[in-house]
Amino acid sequence: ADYSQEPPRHPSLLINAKATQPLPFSLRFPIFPKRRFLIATFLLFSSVFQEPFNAEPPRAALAASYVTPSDFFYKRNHGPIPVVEDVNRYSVFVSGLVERPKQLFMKDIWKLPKYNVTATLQCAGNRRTAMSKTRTVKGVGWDVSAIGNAVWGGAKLSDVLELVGIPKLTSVTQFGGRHVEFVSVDKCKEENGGPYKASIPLSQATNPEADVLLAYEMNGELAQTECPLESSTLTPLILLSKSNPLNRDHGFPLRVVVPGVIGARSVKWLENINIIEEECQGFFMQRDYKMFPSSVNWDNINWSTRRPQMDFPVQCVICSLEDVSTIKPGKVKISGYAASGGGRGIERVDVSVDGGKTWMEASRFQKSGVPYIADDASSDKWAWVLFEVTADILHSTEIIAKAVDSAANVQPEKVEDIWNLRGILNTSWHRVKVQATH
Ligand code: MTE
Ligand code: MO
Repeated sequence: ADYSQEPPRHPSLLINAKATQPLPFSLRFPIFPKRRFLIATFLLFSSVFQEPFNAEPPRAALAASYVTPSDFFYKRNHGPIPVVEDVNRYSVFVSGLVERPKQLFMKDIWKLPKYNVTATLQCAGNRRTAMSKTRTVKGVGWDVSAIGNAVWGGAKLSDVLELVGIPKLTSVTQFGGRHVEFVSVDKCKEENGGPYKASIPLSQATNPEADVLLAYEMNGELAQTECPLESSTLTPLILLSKSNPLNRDHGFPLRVVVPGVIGARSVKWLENINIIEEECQGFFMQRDYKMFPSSVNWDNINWSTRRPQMDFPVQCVICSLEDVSTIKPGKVKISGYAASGGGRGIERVDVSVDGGKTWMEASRFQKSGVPYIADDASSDKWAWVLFEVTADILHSTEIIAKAVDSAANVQPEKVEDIWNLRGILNTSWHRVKVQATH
């Protein structure tokens, strides 16, 4: 693992940043306490035990713009960020169960029709810290901002697969349970130093309407115009260069974007695409990112009993207030984001300012000037909606938000009811306490 060449970032904009830091001492040497000093001295000069860079933005910055600028977009990594120096020599090899395996260079991918898809990416571990307060869970701690909405520019995977002889809309009956596996170039400890990988069903990969992209751009034209915070200290950092390519943190030069699905399947720094008989056998598909009932613990877990998580469930978070915020009694603006997986829109956002006794409906929007209608052709199918409501708050209270998606799915009330040992998919009602100062 080489952490010596990490890309430049704006740490002031990122909270919970765990930037390539050595693991805590106790985690590194649980068994040889007496040799700690010697080993520690040795490890000072090695980067083997450093943690990958993970960071999320402050929640206020997140919901301040519909499209999340790359600087504010959460970063989730399982290894050091690869350096790709010569983009012209970079290639993706498509092979496996195909008639014509093919090495594709960036110029081959640039030649295909380009699509801009506005899609929200959410880590399955978003809001994990809150879940761990119920009972300890294993995983990186996240507040509410391991999510972002970007305009991804790239080629459709369905077009790429056509180049190797796989027709569009390849149905399940034609090829059984075949999957398309994405393999990266980064090296992670969970794979024993091997690359990060994941897969999606072939039927989804060959469906143009699933909008699965091999993306080489992030927030192309929009990056320069959107400015999430008015504060002068933050503004200059958003006025980014005019260059559109993905940056290194987000997968330069090429990543997969699987809309509506947990972030873990959107493999960055893509190097190989394999058509395989069944789902990918990698760590992150088989021994991670699965949802277990609360009775399962680390002694009785049987990973093979569960499917890898794909679509994410309906989610909703208040971003305008921290827990706890101080407010002046009177009108308070409550805003945040709501999103659902599988391309389902947001039908409703309910907000309570009396701890759940009564509810009011928040207004929802995506692009300014266009009314938002869930699942309508005018809305961005794969993207979150922002919500806003103004309430009269006179006393200290608990504010709650919950959303309903277009399939009428609702969120669980209590985090206890969905607790799971990996701490994934915390979509319980989001609560913030406010303190009124008179
Ligand atoms: N791809 C590679 N190659 N390596 C990784 O560690 N992390 C995954 C996914 N793709 C990962 C990866 C996870 S768990 C998430 S949530 C998203 O990337 C995060 O994407 P982002 O860093 O662009 O926000
Ligand atoms: Mo993730």
